[in-house]
Amino acid sequence: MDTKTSEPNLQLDYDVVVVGAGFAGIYALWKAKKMGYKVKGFERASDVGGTWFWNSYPGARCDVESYNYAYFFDDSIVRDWEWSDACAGQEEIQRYLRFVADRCAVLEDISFNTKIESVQYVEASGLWHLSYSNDKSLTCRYPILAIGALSEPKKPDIEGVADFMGDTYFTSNWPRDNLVDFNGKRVGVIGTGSSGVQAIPEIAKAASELYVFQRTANYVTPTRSGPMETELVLSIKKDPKAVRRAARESFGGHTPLAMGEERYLELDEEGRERALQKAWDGKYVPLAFRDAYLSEANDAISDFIRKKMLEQVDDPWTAKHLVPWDHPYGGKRPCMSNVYLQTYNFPHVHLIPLSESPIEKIDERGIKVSNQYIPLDVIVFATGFDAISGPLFAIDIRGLDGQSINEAWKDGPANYLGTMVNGFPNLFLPSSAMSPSVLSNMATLAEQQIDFILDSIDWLEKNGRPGMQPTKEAQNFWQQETLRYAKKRPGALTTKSWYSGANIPGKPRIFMVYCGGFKRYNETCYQELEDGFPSYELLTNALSR
Ligand code: NA7
Repeated sequence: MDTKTSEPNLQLDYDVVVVGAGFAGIYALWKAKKMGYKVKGFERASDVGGTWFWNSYPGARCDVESYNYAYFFDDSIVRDWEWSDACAGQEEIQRYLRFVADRCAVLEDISFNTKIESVQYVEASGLWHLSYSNDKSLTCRYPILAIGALSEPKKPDIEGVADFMGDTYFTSNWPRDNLVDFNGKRVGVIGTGSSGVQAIPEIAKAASELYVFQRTANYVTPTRSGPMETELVLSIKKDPKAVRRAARESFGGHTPLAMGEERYLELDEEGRERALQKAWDGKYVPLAFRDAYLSEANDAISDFIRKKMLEQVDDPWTAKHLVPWDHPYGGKRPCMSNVYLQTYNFPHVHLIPLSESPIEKIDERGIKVSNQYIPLDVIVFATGFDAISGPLFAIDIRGLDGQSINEAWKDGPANYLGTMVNGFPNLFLPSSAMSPSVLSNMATLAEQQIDFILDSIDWLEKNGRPGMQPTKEAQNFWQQETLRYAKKRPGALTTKSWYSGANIPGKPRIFMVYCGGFKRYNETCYQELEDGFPSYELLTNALSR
């Protein structure tokens, strides 16, 4: 720890510093300012958007419906914005976030193109010291790291990546100038998660030959993308507050939610098939039954989707290899597209299943798999993220006694309610591990978590408490709760997925998403506040704990 970070009389620069200008960051700045706090924001990109700034690859689109994937804290914002599509594309979502940031007058509070390098607790003064741009720094009492769950790209782990002489692109950091030209090129795409599934049909439109390197096949169901329903839009605009309340009362932060009306266990074979077909046509097949969470129901849903996937691909060998036989629906992040599978019906699109022909290495001119050499002009890496906990590890975060978050979480994330970590007083972490996170509507979550965080800060200020941190017991309890609900989710603990860190070599395998439902999560947060934070240690002054 340097001298500055051990100084007892450190000057307070800001009450609240918000790192990141995505959904959570924009709202945090607006709300903290409105509550009268002195605030400052930082964003490493040149504009707002967070994940929606960086992931500007062709075809990038939200799987959550625009009706819900939006802010609801301000009625006029809901009423003044018109979505063009029921599942908006990346450009539109980023434009929306800029519209909101502008309307909320937070743009002037944000330093863009500025990466926060370290966030260190100064125990002697009870403040946090943040450094950036090599030699600049400031202090605050409450840092809010709104840095997203999918913002730290996974580093390529394939031999010879650096040797390739052609062009390389990452879906997670797509060039802003949009000058990527695949016309007439031989293109290889590595990765078939949501990003690959969305980008591949677009790339196939221009490439002369397209080779898709697939390590694990994924479920692909129809997207809900299409025109907005006028009636639904009108009803949402009529009473945005009611939508906001209802989303927080729901399981996944969505409302209204299309779902089957009957129970799998109460239907006969014919009834189940009918319900599945109806749900497929209505684009809600994952929730074809009211009891879709049961493993028996999930098995039926998985089989039905596999059957539908097979039907869309002409070549039986390719079809068989595009279907996920190894895990149940929802074990990995499922994908949505109306055009992905059909793309393999074009003669210039080739599937390379790595389960049968693994990549041996990349060299100057292409990719060598076990049974062939594929010369390429371009390689697109759609290889995903060091998800959920990764973005925190990319910043030097140090709490009490100089302990780093990397040390504190070396066996996997530990926190309480997904927002605070023992040993890191007053450090707030929206969109991090063990919250409903990526299995909920992230827009609903951003508002809920920022409300809870700023209401907690307000409580501290009003009660003359300089700080708080969750107890270790509370963290243990929350870890157990997260595990308890994960056990109920088909495939959660048996599938290799980034939900549990399995995509990053050496990362501890811990299921990182709280699946107890949004309603329960929200109620648990606010019960803490109502009861005066019984699961937290409240600091009485900067030095005592
Ligand atoms: P994902 O869902 O993590 O997908 C990454 C894909 O890349 C996946 O198919 C991986 O296979 C594959 N991958 C990763 N590393 C390799 C190597 N070394 N060799 C071959 N294949 C590899 O990331 P996305 O960006 O698609 O989606 C992330 C989220 O962003 C998405 O859910 C949306 O919410 C937005 P694997 O499955 O690990 O075998």
